[in-house]
Amino acid sequence: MSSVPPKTLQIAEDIRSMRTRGAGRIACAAVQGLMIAAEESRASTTEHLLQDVAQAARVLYNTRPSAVSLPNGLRYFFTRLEAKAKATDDTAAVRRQAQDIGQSFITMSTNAVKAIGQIGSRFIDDGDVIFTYCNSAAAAEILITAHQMGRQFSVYVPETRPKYQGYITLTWLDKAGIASYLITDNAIRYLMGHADKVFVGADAIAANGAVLNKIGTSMVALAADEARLDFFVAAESYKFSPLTMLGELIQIEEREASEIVPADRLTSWKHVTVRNPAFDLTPPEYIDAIITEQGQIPPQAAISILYEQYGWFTSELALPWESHIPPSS
Ligand code: RI2
Repeated sequence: MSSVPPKTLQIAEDIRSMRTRGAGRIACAAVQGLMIAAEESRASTTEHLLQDVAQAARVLYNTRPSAVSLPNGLRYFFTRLEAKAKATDDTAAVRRQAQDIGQSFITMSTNAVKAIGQIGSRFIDDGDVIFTYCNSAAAAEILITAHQMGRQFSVYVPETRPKYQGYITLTWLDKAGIASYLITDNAIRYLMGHADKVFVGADAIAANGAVLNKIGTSMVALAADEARLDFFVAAESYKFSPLTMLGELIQIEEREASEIVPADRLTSWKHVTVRNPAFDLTPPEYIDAIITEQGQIPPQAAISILYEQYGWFTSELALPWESHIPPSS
C-alpha cells in the first residue's frame, strides 16, 4: 500500500494535469509535497522516514519529464534530508529539519526570481518593444521590475497554443500597468521586425547552453535572429540539468491530443494522429545571455554553473531517493 499522503498525491496530480505549472512553481510544489510526506510519516526510524519521503519523491518525479527544476528540487530536498537522517536516530528532529530544508528551497527560489528581475531589468531601455513567450515568472519579473523602475516599454505576448499561457502573462503585465499586445502565434515572425529584444523563461538548460522551453520558443529565437534582436533567457540556476553533463538528452514531453483537438473530432478521423510536444530546444547560438540570480552568463558558460552546483556529477546522484525504496514497492 502506498505510504504517500493524499495531499502529496494531489500536488502530484496538479503538476501532471498542469493545474500547477511553470518550471519554478512545479519545483516548489514538489518540495512542498515532500515536506508533507515527512510531516505525515508515522515512521519510528529515520530510515523508514526516508523511505516514506522517497516513495513520495518517486510519485512527484514521474509527473512531468522535461522541467529539470522538478528533479533538481527533489534532489535538493532529499540529499539534505538523507544527510540529516544519517547523523541522528531522532525521527522527530529529522521531521522538523525536513520543514526547514523545504522552506530554504522555496525561499531560495523566490529570492532567485527577485534577483533575476533586478539583473535582467538593466537590459531594458526606454522605448523598447519587447517580445516574450508563454508564461515565465522569471521573465515576467524582469519586465515588472523594469516597469517599477520607471522604464517605458511595451510587450508583445503570443497566445502560446495549445494551453494559452500567454493569457496568464498578459494578466500579470496588465495588473502591473505594462502596455502589452496580444498576438496569435502565427504573427510572431511578422511582428518581430517591430521589436527590439526578447525575454523568455526556461524549463531546463543543458550543459552546452541549449535552452528547453515551451514549444515554439525555438521559432521565436529564429525570428529574433533573423530580425537581429537580442534574445535573453531568464532562469534560476536550479534549472540547469546536471544529467546533461553526462551526455544525457533532456526528454521532450508529449502531452495528450485532447489539449489540441476535441475527442469527438479526433475519433471521426481514421488516418490522423495528433502530435503534441510541449517543449523544444533553442541552440546556444541563438541566445545572447542567460540571466540567472548569480548574474548574466553567455550560454556557453552553462557548464560552469553546473560544475559549481554539482561538481563532476555522477549517475548515482541522479535519483538519490531510489536506493531507499524497497524492491517490492
Ligand atoms: P518559470 C513553463 O512550462 C514555460 O515553458 C515557461 O517558460 C517555463 O515553464 C518557465 O517558467 P509549462 O509548465 O519557472 O507551462 O519562469 O509547461 O515560471
